[in-house]
Amino acid sequence: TTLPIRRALVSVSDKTGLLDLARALAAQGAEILSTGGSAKALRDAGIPVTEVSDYTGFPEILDGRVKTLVPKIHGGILGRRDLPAHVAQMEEHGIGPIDLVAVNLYPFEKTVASGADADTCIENIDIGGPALIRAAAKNHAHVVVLTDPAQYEGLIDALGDGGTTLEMRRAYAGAAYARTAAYDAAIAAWFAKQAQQPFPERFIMAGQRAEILRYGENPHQKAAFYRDGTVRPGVATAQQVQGKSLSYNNINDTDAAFEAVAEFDSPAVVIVKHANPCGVAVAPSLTAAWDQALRCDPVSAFGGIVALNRTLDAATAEKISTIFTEVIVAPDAEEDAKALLSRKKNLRLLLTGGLPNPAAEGIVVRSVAGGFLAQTRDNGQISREGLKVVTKRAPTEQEMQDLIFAFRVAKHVKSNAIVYAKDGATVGIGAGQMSRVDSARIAASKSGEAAKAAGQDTPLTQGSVAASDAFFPFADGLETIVAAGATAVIQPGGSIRDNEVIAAADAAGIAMVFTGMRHFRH
Ligand code: 93A
Repeated sequence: TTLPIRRALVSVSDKTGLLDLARALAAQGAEILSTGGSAKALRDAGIPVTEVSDYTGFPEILDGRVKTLVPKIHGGILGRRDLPAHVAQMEEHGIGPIDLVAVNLYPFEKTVASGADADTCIENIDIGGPALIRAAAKNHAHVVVLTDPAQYEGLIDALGDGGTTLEMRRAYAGAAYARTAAYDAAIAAWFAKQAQQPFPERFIMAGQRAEILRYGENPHQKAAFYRDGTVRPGVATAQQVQGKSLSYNNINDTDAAFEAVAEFDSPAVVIVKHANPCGVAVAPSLTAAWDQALRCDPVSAFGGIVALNRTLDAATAEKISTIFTEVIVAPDAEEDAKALLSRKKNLRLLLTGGLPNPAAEGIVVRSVAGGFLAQTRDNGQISREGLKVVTKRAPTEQEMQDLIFAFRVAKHVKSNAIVYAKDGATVGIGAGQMSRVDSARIAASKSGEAAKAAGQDTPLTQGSVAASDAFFPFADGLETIVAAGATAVIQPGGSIRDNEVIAAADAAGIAMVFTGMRHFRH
């Protein structure tokens, strides 16, 4: 099943590696057929080539829309060499077998990303290319198909060994269908967007496998990491400067941490464990933000993920490196910070080159048995102007700033989320409880432990503010927060018992504001 290449069809938009491939094919005696631009590149390099139009006797027409869509080409690719009837028909119609197809497609995705107008995008929908690719992949028993310059080297090596193996042709055939599927998915998504339709009739997810991970959430689960080609700064596009490869949980947690830290304009630090923040702070400097973020829950911070929204400096790197940390993610790092961290062999440092825009649109997907849910991402951000004071007492300026901070943090905490904050730092985070009261209690009791660890008698929640990701269905949640010592509360409002909750706040003399926006995160 090792097959030599006697005739090859080369038609590529991305000319990377083209000449090396063609030289290797020519060297082992293959006839090379090629379309306009690709043929010219080969001719210019002095590599013998036959224009497809000369070969078929039919010109490229309709501005190149019809170049290779002719029986002499598709018959040459699809004909079965093992069936006498096929061989006879090919001979009868003067169709020679084509053993290799190297095609990469009109750059539709890049054209869309460049902001081109609709006509240009449509002109960049490749028709002939996918037809060639799919035909060659179908007949992989006899034909090898190359859809990516990264495959050329493997092919050249195979030629040196006498030809392509069935195993290789099968693998490249699978890659070929994945490529045409992703290409059509991009086109379908573009059409949906043109129609201002966030969710197309048929949702096709396409990604490029970036890595096979050692395991999934647990060691008995298999896992892989895919990139979807979007250009948002984040874990999928980050450069890993050092450390062992990321695990499934690392990637998930790093994403949660970096998306959260991007919410803040001042220097900020987010420490994440199990996809929940366990310490968040904003401060005039990263080092100060780190100290305050760590103080919130130093026990949980052990083995955590640390995200920063500024270039990592050496002083902050030094402080972070004093506790066991799995991943640090930041837009950039100073050289001396990198040098300092390089001593910690296992610590991963990821640099993203920028911050994601929290207000950006996007779609998030999660699977359920038998299907999946898709929704636009939670890009909602409360503004100060939109807040409504509902109690007799209005928040002080400091309380107001902390309330907005706490609510931004709560957006990134699994529901039910209660976040206590003081002076730009979280002092207690209650996450993922089935009742809001429990989240409020747990956050307060954790803050008591954190205070003890810091040698303080009063819990950190004393004199803090609190945020709730959704409304209080009863007054008990609010009463728990008051008991913890908070002096102001921020919550969406909208419960049928809002009046009871407001009355409880007034009775306690605390200030409360409604956001009108909920941030469930499940
Ligand atoms: O316009 S097409 O949809 N019609 C065709 O018949 C056809 N044949 C090859 N696009 C077609 N191609 C594409 O042309 C290939 O997929 C490749 O991307 C491109 C190479 O053109 P050139 O060799 O002229 O640069």
